[in-house]
Amino acid sequence: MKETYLEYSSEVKNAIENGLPLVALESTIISHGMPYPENVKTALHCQQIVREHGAIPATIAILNGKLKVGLSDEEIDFLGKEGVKIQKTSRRDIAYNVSNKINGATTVSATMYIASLAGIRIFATGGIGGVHRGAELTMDISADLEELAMTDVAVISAGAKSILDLGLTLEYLETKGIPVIGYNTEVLPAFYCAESDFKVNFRMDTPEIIAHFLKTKYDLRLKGGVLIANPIPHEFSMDKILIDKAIEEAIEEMNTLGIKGKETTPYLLQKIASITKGKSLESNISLVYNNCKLGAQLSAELTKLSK
Ligand code: PSU
Ligand code: MN
Repeated sequence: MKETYLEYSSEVKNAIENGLPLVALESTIISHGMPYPENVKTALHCQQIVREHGAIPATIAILNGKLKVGLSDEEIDFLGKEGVKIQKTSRRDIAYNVSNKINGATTVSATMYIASLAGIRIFATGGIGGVHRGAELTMDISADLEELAMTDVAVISAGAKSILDLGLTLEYLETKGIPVIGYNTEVLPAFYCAESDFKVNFRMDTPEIIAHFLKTKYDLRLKGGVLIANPIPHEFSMDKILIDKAIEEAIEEMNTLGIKGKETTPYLLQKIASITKGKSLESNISLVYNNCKLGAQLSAELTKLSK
């Protein structure tokens, strides 16, 4: 039944038929996470990196009501050019968009769900949504966390941005039973900076070790995702004081403007990029590439273990 709704690119279809390693990639990062044309250039290069490291990229979006797994360059260009005119689509929006044939840029939650329908177990992105600062009043907690609790996909991110409350995000992940793994690190990276005051649950130093852990988790029928935190490469890690100041300023302006809900994350990302004169965007792009590389290596290892 689900096959009626899914549409694979020929590259992805071939990979599924031949049991090749796959890596899912999201599309909100294209339409809402970065400006045009950097968004398109980044999305295409992400796919290239995945291929260079032994896996097949499956960029996911909803186009004309179809759950697309694997996009053409033209489709990526369309999502990038249209930008925020494309609906930011999380889990709750999937059925509506499909039944009304609406285009959707999929967030981490929607991408995880569609990846799992397609049998893809590894997903690389930049940052996940989490518990927002002030959530004790706004209750703004990303649907990404609930998806991680439910859906068997391992998500590689550069930790969580300090536009979120990192401590509360970790508490939430713990409540939901989601393991947080640090790749070559014991601290939860804070997206733009490799360092933070928080610890991951388990440090693992090679893709093989993480793949073995994932296989064990599947074998034990432990439902739900895994968060793999991959620190931003040293040379792109930003000064903590500088970035924290930019984040504070962006949050203050957002509150003055009364921006809420799903507009929050995209607004803050572009505001921080403008305050840092594009430096945060450059860091953002480099950490996404770094995650795509680990995603491909991990998917390749996991495929070896499943044979
Ligand atoms: N963090 C980023 N870039 C992004 C996002 C988060 O650095 O593009 C996007 C992802 O698609 C994520 C979504 O799933 O924002 C979370 O949105 P919200 O906080 O509204 O749940
Ligand atoms: Mn939210």
